Amino acid sequence: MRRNRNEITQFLKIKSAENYICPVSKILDFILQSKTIGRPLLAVLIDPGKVTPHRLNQLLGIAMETPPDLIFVGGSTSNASQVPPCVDTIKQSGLKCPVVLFPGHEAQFYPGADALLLLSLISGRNADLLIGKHVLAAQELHASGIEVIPTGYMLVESGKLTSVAYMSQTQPLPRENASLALSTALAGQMLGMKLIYLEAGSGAKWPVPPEMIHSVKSELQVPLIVGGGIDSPEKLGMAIYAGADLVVVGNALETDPGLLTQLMLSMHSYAADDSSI
Ligand code: 1GP
Repeated sequence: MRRNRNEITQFLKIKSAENYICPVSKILDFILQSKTIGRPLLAVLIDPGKVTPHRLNQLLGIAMETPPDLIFVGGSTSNASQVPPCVDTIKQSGLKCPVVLFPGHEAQFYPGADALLLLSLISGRNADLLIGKHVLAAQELHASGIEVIPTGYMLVESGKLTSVAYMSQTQPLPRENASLALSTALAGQMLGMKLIYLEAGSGAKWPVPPEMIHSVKSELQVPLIVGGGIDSPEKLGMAIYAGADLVVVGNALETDPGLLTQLMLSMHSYAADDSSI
């Protein structure tokens, strides 16, 4: 079919609008494809404000032997200047896995990373963390061309006050109320979030309950991330069998980097076992 000049101009505008909305989506595509084939993923969280150079090098050495699927960099207490050297060290280590920013605040942006989770704290009612910080960061993110992944972030009560609950000044979801968690996750998905993150908080006493993971997973279409307080292959397994598509482990690896090998060995066995949801 031949198009006239006006139609061609219109068509090109639509194509450029598509490019504008989604310049790249390599990391999200990877997570989506892994979900489609039922292969759960593990992300190592590195908090540049907490990890020492020695620990980071130790962890990267072990990661070279048993690479995780992704590395997240960020934390609620790290300052902006700590993020770039941390990302550069990971990139220069020769490790091939993608580095994704998991920002504790809007200043934790560094274009040297592969993607950024644009977190909206949808379990809370702090307007700054639902849209305010995003407005402050928007132009810089847009200009950088980094892959931005809209993520509905949900804090879940975990037995003690976590840094993220304190810093965000929000109340976590009650851990026994799986239905409220499901409603919140679905609302996030309807608002266009590409990922939902169930978070017990770094160093949580209790991880997100499997019943809550299962309930959210049973109705959600977008990939489900679970993190906070996962410090053993058993807890990792519980999260995966309950339905997590991507599990995040941070604190436990800062204490014992060698745990990464055990976790990755477990991941391979879960990937081979299709009895998980
Ligand atoms: C925290 O979910 C992550 O934001 C990881 O938690 O440090 O407890 O593993 P941990």
